[in-house]
Amino acid sequence: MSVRDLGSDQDDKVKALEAARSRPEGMHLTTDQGIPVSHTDDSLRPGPRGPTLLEDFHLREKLTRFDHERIPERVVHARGSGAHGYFQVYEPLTRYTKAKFLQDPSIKTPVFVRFSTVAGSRGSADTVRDVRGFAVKFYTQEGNFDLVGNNMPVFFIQDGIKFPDVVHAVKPEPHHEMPQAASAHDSFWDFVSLVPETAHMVMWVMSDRALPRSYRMMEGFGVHTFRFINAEGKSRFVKFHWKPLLGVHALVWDEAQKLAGKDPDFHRRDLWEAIETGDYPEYELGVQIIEEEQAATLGFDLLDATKLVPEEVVPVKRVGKLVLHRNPTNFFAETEQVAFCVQNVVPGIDFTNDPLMQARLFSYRDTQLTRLGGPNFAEIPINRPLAPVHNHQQDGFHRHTIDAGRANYHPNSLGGGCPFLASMQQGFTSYPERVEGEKLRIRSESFKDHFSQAAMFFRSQSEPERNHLVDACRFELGKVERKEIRERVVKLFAQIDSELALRVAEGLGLPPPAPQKPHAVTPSPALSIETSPKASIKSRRVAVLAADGVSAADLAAVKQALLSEGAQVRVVSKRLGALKSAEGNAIEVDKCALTTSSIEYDAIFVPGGAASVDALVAQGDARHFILEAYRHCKPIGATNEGVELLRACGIDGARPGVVTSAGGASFVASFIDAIRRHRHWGRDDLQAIPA
Ligand code: HDE
Repeated sequence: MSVRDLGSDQDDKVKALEAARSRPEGMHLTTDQGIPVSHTDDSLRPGPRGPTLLEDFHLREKLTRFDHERIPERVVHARGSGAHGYFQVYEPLTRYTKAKFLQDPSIKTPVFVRFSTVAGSRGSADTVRDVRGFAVKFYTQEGNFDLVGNNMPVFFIQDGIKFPDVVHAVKPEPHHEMPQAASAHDSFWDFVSLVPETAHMVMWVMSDRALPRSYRMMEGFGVHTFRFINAEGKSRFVKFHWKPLLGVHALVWDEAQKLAGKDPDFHRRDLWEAIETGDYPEYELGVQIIEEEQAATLGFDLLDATKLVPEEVVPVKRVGKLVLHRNPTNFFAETEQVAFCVQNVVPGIDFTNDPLMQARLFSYRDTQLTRLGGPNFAEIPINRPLAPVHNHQQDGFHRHTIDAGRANYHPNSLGGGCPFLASMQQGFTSYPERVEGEKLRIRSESFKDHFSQAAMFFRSQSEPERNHLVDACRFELGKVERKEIRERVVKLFAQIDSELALRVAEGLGLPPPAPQKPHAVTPSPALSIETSPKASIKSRRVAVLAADGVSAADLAAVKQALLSEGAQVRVVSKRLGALKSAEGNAIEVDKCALTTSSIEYDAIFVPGGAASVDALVAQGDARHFILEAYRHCKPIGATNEGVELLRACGIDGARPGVVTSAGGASFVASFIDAIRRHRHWGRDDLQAIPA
């Protein structure tokens, strides 16, 4: 492969990593120096009961290496999961940008993506209420472009100088290091109550967006306003989006909390298994392009990262596709050591003066100097660009490159002037924006409105989503110990929306806040998960509850239909092994009730078979499975005698999202439709469900 081609094929990076992989098959054990080792279970000693000899270099090396295995976890986004993939543009974006990887639809640019939570430590649970990181490293032919985004399009603060404050506030409190991976504590809400610019982001974090069903089912956002620069040097503002092709889906709070205990790796496992089974996660890259002149008409400042550009005002143009098709070979080498830097942009993409972004341009490289132990972290295999690297940077800890030649300075004649400067056309040149002003520590007047977009977000949610948001605020503030903080937050909420403040106050037993004049906002339907398109049931997980005597015919018909729509079906029973069906054949059990529960599934199906259903009715676990799924508003299907299990749980077939063969119309089609819609909020008896 010629050097020019690197970064144009989807597997270029994976192939480049191969050189760094160590494969032990057929090899003998060695020390780090390659010396063969024939005994590794006993240390060297004089006599069988004597002390260990210092001379034992194998023991010392083995222990020393073990003692130093840990590196500092990320100060934020410590908990994450990564995958390899590729990006392909649909049409040349030449009109907007000269970035090479956005010109040619035949080029598959390799990428590495890392999803993360923000607040928790490296071993914390995946399903906590939090923002999710969505960081993409594109290994382009012109060097690495890192789009280090989140699953929410706005941020808590407007100026990066406040980042240590907001992070300290949300992290476990310093005196007792509690709570882990949770914002439901005094210091976070104290900060929120005193910093009104957090209002819009707080709405997002209290919404269902903070509980994604899967990394594969959440949107991503670049958050800041970037610039696209074309070959003529024309600049336009651009906002980046990722749109998951499986649609946007969320967990419910009770389910998320239970999952944090039953499967803390829920999102990591979901991503890993989806890739292993060939259900490759796919997202479209969307751009909102805003002409310089249009920016002034938006009614807010594009440099303010607490604001979003409603899709109804500037449509999101889908320009390419990201596919994640390969799991990492080694978690530490790839997912832990990957270093995303906001500063990594390629010609054709540039920054703006967003004061949050400007601080990030400093912070990422800075933090990685400590986390990865020195200035040479770009040489770690996962971070290396595919584009060739030649410069006069040298030395430092862990230098891998062996620079040949004498000329380690510029300009030089000893090295024939090499590496020579790239042409103005090829090289990265900053957009020559005109700036002038007095040097002041000041916030722009145009950043002052903290509430109207928070109100727009709240008003754009469907009724069930608003209920979830109110419940989330009640939960979080209910955990806050100091009453004055709860009161201040309710006052803050009153400036967003009176209904929100009133309902939260009521839940907290606080007096109703004085009503405020509502903001005149136009709702943005694109902000609601509920109204977002839900096209298929691909990769949704369906549990089949069964026992001996299950109707193999019922099971086979429904299973086949679900599989052909791309869903995953798991037979759940009291024990592993094979069930004997009513027809007499063996049905393999995939999961036993001991190791799984309804929260791991998107839908439940109960096939007929009198003996099977009688057994399930007698099992508290099986009834709990159904009731919990019902409480979480999941689709439940039952055929023939299976309906009896629902009846035993007090669930009648006419409830929303409950589909039975007694319903008349085609069971399979109705059940698939119910799964497609995912949650059925219209169940008005949930408070009475004991699960
Ligand atoms: Fe980060 N952020 N951040 N951040 N961020 C880090 O860099 C920082 C912000 C985001 O999977 C750190 O390597 C500052 C916004 C992601 O490895 C650190 C500010 C957005 C990741 C850092 C922000 C993000 C990080 C910690 C305010 C969405 C994980 C470890 C000015 C657009 C990347 C590291 C991964 C990680 C600093 C705000 C996204 C300390 C100073 C806004 C996805 O450098």
